[in-house]
Amino acid sequence: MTKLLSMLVWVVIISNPVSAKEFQEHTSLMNHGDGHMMDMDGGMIMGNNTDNLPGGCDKIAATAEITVHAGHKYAEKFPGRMFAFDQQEYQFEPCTKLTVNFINDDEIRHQWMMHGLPKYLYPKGMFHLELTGPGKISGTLILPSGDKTYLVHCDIAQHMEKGMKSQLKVGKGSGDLPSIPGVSAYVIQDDYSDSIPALPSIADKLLADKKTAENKRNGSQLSSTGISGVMIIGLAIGLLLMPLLAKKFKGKTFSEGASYSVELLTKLIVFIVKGIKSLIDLVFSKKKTLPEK
Ligand SMILES: [Cu+2]
Repeated sequence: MTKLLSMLVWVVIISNPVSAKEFQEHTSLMNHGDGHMMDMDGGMIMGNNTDNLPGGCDKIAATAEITVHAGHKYAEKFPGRMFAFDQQEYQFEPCTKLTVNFINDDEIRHQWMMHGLPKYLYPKGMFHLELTGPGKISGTLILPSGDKTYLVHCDIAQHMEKGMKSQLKVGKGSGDLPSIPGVSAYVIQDDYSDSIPALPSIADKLLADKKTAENKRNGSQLSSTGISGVMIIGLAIGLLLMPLLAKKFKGKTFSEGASYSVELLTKLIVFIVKGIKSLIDLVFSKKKTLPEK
């Protein structure tokens, strides 16, 4: 009986792999006042406004409804980006009553957050829709009067930097915002030109090894042609002694000069040998005087 039960448990476990989060429509939200609504499943609206007119709007000029998607897959067309909205630009008439249906296609948290709205109507100047996991949430706002471009982004850490950024133009807008994927350029473009010396590649190392080998070969070629370090030092000493020797050789014939040179060389060799000998004697006598243990 126990065996049968445990088998049954295994069958249930195997036939139910970790399922993806189910798509959820967030429709029953708690109202916290000032357009702030939320539920216990990660759905949130901030700055919901269906009837308060912004300054400069005599009436609601138009009504519009958009469906906005957020997800990793929308970033695929933008190289280097991780997240994006399905659309990077929106444009509406001033004083439009806009309903935004926000759909999150990812298993993580995303937002559609609009900034720069009048603070007397929208807390902190924001209209904000948020979902944790796949689902749909809808909110409404009334766009201000005048021509202005508003930033729309996801405020989750690094999501905007990784591409989840759009712009909403009211009227003619006020130009393009920077680094909107597919719309405008980065303010500061990534620059990797310094990364090569900072991070030497295998290719760089091979090149350095090749250069060292070449230098070695060139060095051996020099000594094979008779030019070595010792010879260069010898030449330098010779040049320094030249004026001194010139004085000594003054008024002498070639044979006299040659015999004098041999004499000088012999004296030098004797001096060096004597020096080495006394040095050896010194070392050995010191060793002898060392107390033996
Ligand atoms: Cu996000």
